[in-house]
Amino acid sequence: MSGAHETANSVRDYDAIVIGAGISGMYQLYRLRELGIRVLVLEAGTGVGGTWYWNRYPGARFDSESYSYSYSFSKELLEEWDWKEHFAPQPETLSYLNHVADKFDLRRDIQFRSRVVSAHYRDADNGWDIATESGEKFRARFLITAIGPLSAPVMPRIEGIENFKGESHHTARWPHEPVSFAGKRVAVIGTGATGIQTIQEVAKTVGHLTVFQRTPNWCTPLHNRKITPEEMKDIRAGYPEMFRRCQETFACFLHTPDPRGTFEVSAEEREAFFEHLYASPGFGIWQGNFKDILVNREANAAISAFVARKIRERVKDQAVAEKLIPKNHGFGTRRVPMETKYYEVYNQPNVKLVDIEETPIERIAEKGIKTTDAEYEFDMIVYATGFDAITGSFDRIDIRGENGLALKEKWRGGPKTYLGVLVESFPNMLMLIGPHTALGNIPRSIEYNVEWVTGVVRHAVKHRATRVAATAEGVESWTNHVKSLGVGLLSNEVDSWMTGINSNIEGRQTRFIARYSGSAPAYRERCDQVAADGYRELSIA
Ligand code: NA7
Repeated sequence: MSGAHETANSVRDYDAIVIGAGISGMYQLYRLRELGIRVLVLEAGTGVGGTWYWNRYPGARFDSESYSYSYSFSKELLEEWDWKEHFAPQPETLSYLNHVADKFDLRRDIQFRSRVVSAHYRDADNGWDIATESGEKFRARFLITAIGPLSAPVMPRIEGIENFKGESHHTARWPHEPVSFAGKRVAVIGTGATGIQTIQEVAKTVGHLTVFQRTPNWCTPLHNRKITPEEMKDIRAGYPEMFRRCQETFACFLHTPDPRGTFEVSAEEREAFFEHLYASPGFGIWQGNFKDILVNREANAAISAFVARKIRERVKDQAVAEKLIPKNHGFGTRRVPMETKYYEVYNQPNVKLVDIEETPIERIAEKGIKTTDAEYEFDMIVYATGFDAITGSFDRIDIRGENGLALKEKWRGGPKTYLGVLVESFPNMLMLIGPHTALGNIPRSIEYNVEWVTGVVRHAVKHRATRVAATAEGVESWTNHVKSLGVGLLSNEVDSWMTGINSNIEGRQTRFIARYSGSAPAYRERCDQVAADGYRELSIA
């Protein structure tokens, strides 16, 4: 590891420690090196890639256009990397991220197999004490969390789960070795974005598949296809324009809301626009729809009715179609899973949908799953049951700020942050893609976030400051701003990971505002202003 100061009791000392070598941690390392400071990344996995390292489940792929998801900071990198599909599968993305790590020689400052279990602030000299699972100890002035908003997997709370004798996998802890479904009786629990991708892939080769669905989601076609070499040339030529567009759109996607309201056009035009979006690739139908579909109930009902009709057309058995149509939330108010022949899976004779709202799972037994009305035997159970989102990856580390205050305590009832980057009483801790930041097309948000955090560190280094902290007023003002942005959004009336709900975790049954829901340009403008003003909103000493 480069540049560490080693003390007698083998505590390694750095200027900055970054937790996580995913998209944000990798880029943060690259930028911090430019400051000439001593930096180390601690990564739990055996390789880089974060989300794309862990989520190796069958069918895992982008729902954002591959090229819009790449790093944009290096022209050379953009010149040399060819994307093969418009929505790249996980192996392609992971090799891209490995290519980035090779190109910029990132691994020399990343320590793998190092899961951080605690990070305690030292009041005496404004540093952080950091420890890993294996007992290694580190010190750093700055603690930078690059731990991801969707990276703490959660198993369902179902009695007997440990008794199952067959194979079982959580999608986010999928084995590195190939898993075969041929001739097997497979269960999938969960029908979020991950479950949908898994189900449609498993269905291709499975012996028999049973899907346990609690809440159906509104899924729309991805329309993925291969990128020809000719197309890749055009994409490359268009990079400057494309990245500019991503800077201007609401959530950094290529898609942005249509300026028209749903009922400002005739019924025919509306229908034609919905049809056009349904036939177009990617998130357009969600992110590029009429401007009011996520705030106006009637507008939302119109697009929901349209998608419901598509589901009824695609699923042969109308009783099954009805089960697949969400009844407790409107289109787009939860994350829209993108699909490729997902609904047609239910037309296969070897696929069964079990609605566990109707017949709940009672327990998992040695041989399979028992619901209130049947016992099913399986060779494999796949848990596509999601994550302890947004705050979960923080909760899994014992993070303590001034006077030993636990972050978990501080955030009881919902996170409180300054720009989503700093927390009052946790000096020198900077969060990448923390709660209250803009998610959207995430690498775009990451690049901005990293550059802003780098600016703060640069400022501190330049001014020989040892303590960078958010003020109580700064945190209150940002937290209230984030809450006010959420008012009127239909998604905030719905249970989902986006509103902090997780049925499998004690104490996570009350909704909170975990995400910044304003526009990405507005977020950047606010942060730029703080930087231009010499970070005077922060307490820097
Ligand atoms: P999600 O979207 O949180 O989905 C988890 C799914 O698992 C969802 O269908 C849940 O049903 C279901 N679930 C969770 N716990 C249970 C139990 N105990 N019993 C039955 N079913 C359960 O996670 P994903 O991994 O799909 O996606 C997360 C994000 O990662 C995604 O949005 C992308 O942006 C990337 P529920 O809806 O809670 O009734």
